[in-house]
Amino acid sequence: MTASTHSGRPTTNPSWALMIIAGVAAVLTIVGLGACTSGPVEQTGAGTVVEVVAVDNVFKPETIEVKPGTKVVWTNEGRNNHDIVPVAANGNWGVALEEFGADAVYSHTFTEPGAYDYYCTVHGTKTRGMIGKVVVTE
Ligand SMILES: [Cu+2]
Repeated sequence: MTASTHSGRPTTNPSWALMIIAGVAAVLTIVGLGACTSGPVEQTGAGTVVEVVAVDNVFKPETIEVKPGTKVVWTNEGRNNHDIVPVAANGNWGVALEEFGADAVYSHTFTEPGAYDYYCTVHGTKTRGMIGKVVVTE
């Protein structure tokens, strides 16, 4: 390549154009993150919904962190029946095996802060295998 020559045409300062491009890219990045459902849960609280899927044989994501008032929706995308049983003896939520077959949906709205461990009694124990956790922040 030869060295550039002056053609006589006025050259524009490209810095402002670069700033606009960078700004648009930043906005697109923020919008993209907001629409992503598989990443960290960022927008929760009253009226919002967070989804968890049960497949054969694991809950995904295994742990979610939400704010009080968030509705958590589990969908069974596997072929097997699963159940959702709270590890805590006084847990008053969850769904039975016969009610959570393929394509079944179960939801629960968590209002009290705390850590809610759960498991599938068929494919896990209270601490291993098909387990999950909902952490409700203050
Ligand atoms: Cu299971």
